[in-house]
Amino acid sequence: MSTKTLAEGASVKIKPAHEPVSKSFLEHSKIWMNGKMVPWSEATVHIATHALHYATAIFEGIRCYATPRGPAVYRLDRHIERLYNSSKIYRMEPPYPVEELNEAILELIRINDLPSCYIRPIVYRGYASLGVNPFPCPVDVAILLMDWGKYLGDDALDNGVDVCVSSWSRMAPNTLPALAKSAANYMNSGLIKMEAILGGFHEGIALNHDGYVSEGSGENIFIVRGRDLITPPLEAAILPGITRDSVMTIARDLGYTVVETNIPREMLYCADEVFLTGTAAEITPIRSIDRIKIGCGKAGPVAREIQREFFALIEGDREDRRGWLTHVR
Ligand code: PPE
Repeated sequence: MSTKTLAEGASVKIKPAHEPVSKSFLEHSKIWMNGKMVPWSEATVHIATHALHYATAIFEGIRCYATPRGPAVYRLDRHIERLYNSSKIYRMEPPYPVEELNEAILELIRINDLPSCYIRPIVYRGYASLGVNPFPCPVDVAILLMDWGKYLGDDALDNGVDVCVSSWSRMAPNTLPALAKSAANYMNSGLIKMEAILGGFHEGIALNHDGYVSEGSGENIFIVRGRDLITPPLEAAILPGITRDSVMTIARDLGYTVVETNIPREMLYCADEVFLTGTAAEITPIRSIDRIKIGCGKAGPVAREIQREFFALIEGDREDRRGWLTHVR
């Protein structure tokens, strides 16, 4: 299906959210489940699994890149730290030390012999009994590897994406904690995403309960005004994105001023550039919002400069002075 710029006023057919995972790859892969490497076909759960009924699951999304020194996991420590923090909030800490889960991820990539992949660890309440009370149910852990291409379409990183502001808001404080990467929060993301797709957009941006910009269904958001990079603060009901942190660090090093502050919706339309960040989405420029053209209507110079720095590390053109890569071999 072809994708045309909404800013040009064209009618559009939008590609599916991300490339379908290759079935043959998946079905030959091993999955880590509660300390054991099991074949894909045996990595199943019972229909009475607590998480299936009550969304009692925490997960992570991590990328392993093909670097000149072989596969390397991007910011593994920060992802595992967030997994344990999310689990702590929901009183379901994994029954494995951090080091064991780290090593399980690396070993899984080795035994599946992958040059690059997307890693999905999940901590969930398994089967013991149903009913809201999660305490009787065991805390199970699994790690699944996937083969995700470009999250928002093949040409998204160059040409940008068309987004809308969603009619759905992100979670209000004291409802579902936004800082936890919980399965429950993705029911809200799903509403945002479905509305966007049915409206002919690649992605939806949610406002928070105060009406300020929050984040995309699966990404954080940045706007550019001159030499300033502005992004919503943690209290705007956002996931504390690890790519967001990488981008803020890279931007400061490049001499930009990074500001975490509330963004009124209309500031999006008037920005020089707007882009999304996430493990899956990496750094994806936005070319239109609510059919209003943003900046030059494709990847702007600031997004480009940050993309270049971001990928330079993975491509081996920059020394890993912050220790962001964990080499698998
Ligand atoms: N906000 C949300 C709601 C979100 O889901 C993600 C990641 C981010 C921000 C960016 O966080 P980080 O990946 O740490 O930079 N979304 C993940 C899953 C999307 C999906 O399952 O679909 C991802 O990018 O892996």
